[in-house]
Order: sequence, then C-alpha cells, then structure tokens
Amino acid sequence: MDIHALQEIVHKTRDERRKQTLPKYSPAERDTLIKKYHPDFRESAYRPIKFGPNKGESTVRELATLLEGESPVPADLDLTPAHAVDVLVIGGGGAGCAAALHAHAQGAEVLLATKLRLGDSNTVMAQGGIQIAITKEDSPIQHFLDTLKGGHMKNDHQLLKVMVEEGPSVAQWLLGLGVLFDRDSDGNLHVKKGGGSSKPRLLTCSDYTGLEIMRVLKDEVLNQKIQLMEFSAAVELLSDENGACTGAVLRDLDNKRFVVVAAKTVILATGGIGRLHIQGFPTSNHYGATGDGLALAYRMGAKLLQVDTFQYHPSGAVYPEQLIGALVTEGIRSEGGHLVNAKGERFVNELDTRDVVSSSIIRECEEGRGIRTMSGRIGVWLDTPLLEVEQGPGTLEKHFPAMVRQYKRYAIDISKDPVLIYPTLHYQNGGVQIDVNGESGVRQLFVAGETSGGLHGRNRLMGNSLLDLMVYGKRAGTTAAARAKSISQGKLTIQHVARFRAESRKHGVSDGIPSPMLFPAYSRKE
Ligand code: MEZ
Repeated sequence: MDIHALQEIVHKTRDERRKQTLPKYSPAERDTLIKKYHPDFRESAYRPIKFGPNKGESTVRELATLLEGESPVPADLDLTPAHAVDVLVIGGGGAGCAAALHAHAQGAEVLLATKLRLGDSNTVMAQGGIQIAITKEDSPIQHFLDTLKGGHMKNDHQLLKVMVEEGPSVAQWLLGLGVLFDRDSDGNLHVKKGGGSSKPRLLTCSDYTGLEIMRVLKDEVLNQKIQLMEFSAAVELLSDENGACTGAVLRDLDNKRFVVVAAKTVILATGGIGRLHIQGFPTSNHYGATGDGLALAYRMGAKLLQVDTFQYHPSGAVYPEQLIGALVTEGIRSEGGHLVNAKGERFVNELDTRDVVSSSIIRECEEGRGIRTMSGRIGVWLDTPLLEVEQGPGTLEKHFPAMVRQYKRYAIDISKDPVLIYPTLHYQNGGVQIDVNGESGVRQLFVAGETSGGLHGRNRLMGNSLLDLMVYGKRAGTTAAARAKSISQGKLTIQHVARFRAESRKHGVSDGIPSPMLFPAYSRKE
C-alpha cells in the first residue's frame, strides 16, 4: 500500500489518542519486555571472545571478530618517529577536541590525529541536547539517580558522580567558547526533559546541539593552532618494554604510508561502533564509527567493560530508503510526539528509557502491529504533526529545523505527515575500562568518550553522551598533559602485537580480519 494511505490511521486516531491513558509497565514487566525483545538478549547474535583481557566473555559476533582481528602493521616496520609530542590525541570528535584543548591549555605539545576530517564524529549526531543539572529544581544528585536507574544500576558510581558534579562547569566552559544554547524569553537557559529523566535538564541548540558544540570546539582547536593530522587513521599503538603506551602508528589515507608518532601519553577518542552494523541493524552513526579504539586498546591489553550491551535508539528512520537508520531525535518525543502502531494505538510511554521504548517497538512489529513499506521494511509511526496541533503551526520548524530539512530533501513535510521509525544502532554502552582521570589499565593510555565504558551502565540516557565527552575529554587531557611533564619518552616497540599474534595462533584464529577496520565493510576500497 502507498505510504500516504498507510498514514491515514495516524490522522484519524489523533484526537482519540490524545485522551488515551498509556500502558504503565511495572519494573517486572519492563524487565520481561526487554529480555524478550531487546536485541541485547538475542543469544544467537553472541559468542565468547577467544583470547585477550576479556577472554570468555560474551559479545556480539561482529565485535568479537574485530577484537580478535589482525594488526595491519608488519612485524619489521621501521619505528623511527616522524613526530614526537607530549600528548597524542586520536579522534577528532567532541571527546578528542576537548582532550586536545585541555592538554594544550596545560602547556603540553599536542598532536590531534583523526581518520576523517576534524569534527566527523558521532558528536554531531547527538541532536537533542546535553544533560546538565543547572536549574533550582534539579541537582547533580538527581541527575546521578536518574542515570543510575536508566543504566539498570550497572553504572560505575565514581565515574558517574564525577560526570554529574562537573556538568555545570562544562556548561560554563561551552558558553564561554561561544556555544549558542537555546534561551527562554527571560534570557535564562532553556531546559527540556529527556527520556528516563525526572527533571528537565537538557540544554539544547534546537535539534543540532552536537553539531553546534562541535562547531565551537573545532574552531577552538584551529584557533589554538593545535597540530592536526586529518585523514590519518590510527592502526596500531606503540608500547615500551613494560607494556606502557608510547605512541601510535597512523596510516596516511592519501598515500597509504605508515606514520610513526612517539608520544609520552596517548588519548584514544575514536567514538563508537555503529558502522559494524551489529545484528544487521542500520545505524545513526557517522561513516567512521568502526570501533577502532576498542580494537587498538584491546590489543595493548586494556580490559573492556560491558561488551554485551548496545543502545538501539528507538527512532531511526525507516522511510524513505535514503534515510534508513538516520536519527529522528528523541526531542520530538520529549515535546509530546506519540508512537503509533498500525492500529492507530499508542503502546508505550514515549519518554520511558530507550531500551524499553525500543523493545516495545520491536514487539509491536513482531506481533503484527507494525507498518510495512513497499520495500519490505517495518516500523511504527511517530506522530510529528501532533506537535503542530498541540503547540501551533511552525512548532516543528522552530524547534526541529534540522529534522524538517532532513525530510524535506525527500519531499516529506513532517508537519503534515507522520514519519516511520524503527530502532537504529546508536551507541555502545560499554567500552574500555577507565579511572576517573580517563586512564585505562595500560599506563599512559587514556580513553575518553564513547570508546570508554562503565559510566552509562546498560542503557545510556539521552544527552549524557555529550556531557561524558566534555567531562572525560577534559580529565583525560589534563591528566595526560600533567603526566607527560613528569616522564620521558619511552621506547617505541610493537612487542604487544607479537604477543597478540602468538595468542591468536594459539587459539586457532587463523582468518582474523584486518583490525581496526577503519571503514564499513561496504565502503569503496579505493
Ligand atoms: O544523547 C543522544 O543520544 C541524543 C541527544 C540523541 C537524540 O535523540 O537527539
């Protein structure tokens, strides 16, 4: 059936739905729902990791294969460094830029290397806001409790405490750098409520918050004249005789040559893994999100946490085909957008935590209440025109200009037509274990942002990622710079690669894929 004909039910049932009382799940029902429908619980998608620091732990097949993969660096690589710095930051997204800026502010000589262009990252994909407790009605303690509840109580308490407490100073720092957060008519910062939060605490820049933050950070990196290498992908780390990190091998993507960088400290901030398309899911992630940092840190011996849990954002686009997996911000549900099944019914509190909302969408689709597109994809409706009905014409254009444009390119007017959505792979909940200063289990190897793990537990709340990047980018940058002052450059070896290769052979992994992958499996090899 034509998409417009299918949409009719959303328009017809709108008035009735506005009066409908929503199903409220008890904790036990939420638990059962997640276990039955959330992709984290599909056993066949998982297998144990064969060797390394997380040996025996279960993770999705795509990640296990990546972690066990083969270093592209030859054993006899000439390790004469082309650059020698105090702090090497790997990754040009929010965490990498924050780390580089704070390390630079400490007087360290910093080199920021990034696989694509400065700013190409998942940071720009965080549309709907950054969570910071700044209002009188709110507090870092409340923020802590909400996050803990959202993470199924599996969050690292220390990391979380630091993040929520340092939130207000992050807001000050970003405002000082020139981030244009939305304001109320009295000039105060405007705050919105996100899923799973008890208080409105999202600072927003319409629906391009991450993009605006990235704009300012990028400018600042350039203004501070921090050494920058774009299109330079990290393909291996370097270690000294004691296993501490001493630099990295980059690959210049233009001429395919290896470039050796000696660094007293290294900060990995390579972001997420959406482009591994775990379990065949489409993703909201940027093109370079192939989990490079996880693979590099793992080979060096760093322990990973919660490798079995991923976030499937409830609202990824299903139609048109050009937008498959693209994010439709949670902000629309925060403003009152209903999720509607093929029968015209709401079926979940749209502001429940993402794992619950995604599980309930998958349930609707598996139980025959989903809407199928002509190409065979399935989803449920997000009633975007409802926002115009409730808050007046022009509401979407005012609050969600990026979303309006995303669909307008394909001749879809979201103020008139609802959009079809289904969960999209959005975030890796776990990652490299770090301490409160961002240091991993490997000396001199720091990790910040999505590559690190522990902070968000088994389910991240909206807007906490942007805050994580800023807080732990700062902590990693500051500590790495201070450390660099107190140590001398260690030896440059790839002994850990030899050890890893031997382990790999011992466990019969003969067909390891090149790791890190750098680009999605479907990328054009040239
Ligand atoms: O933190 C996020 O993932 C985020 C803000 C996403 C969104 O829906 O806009």
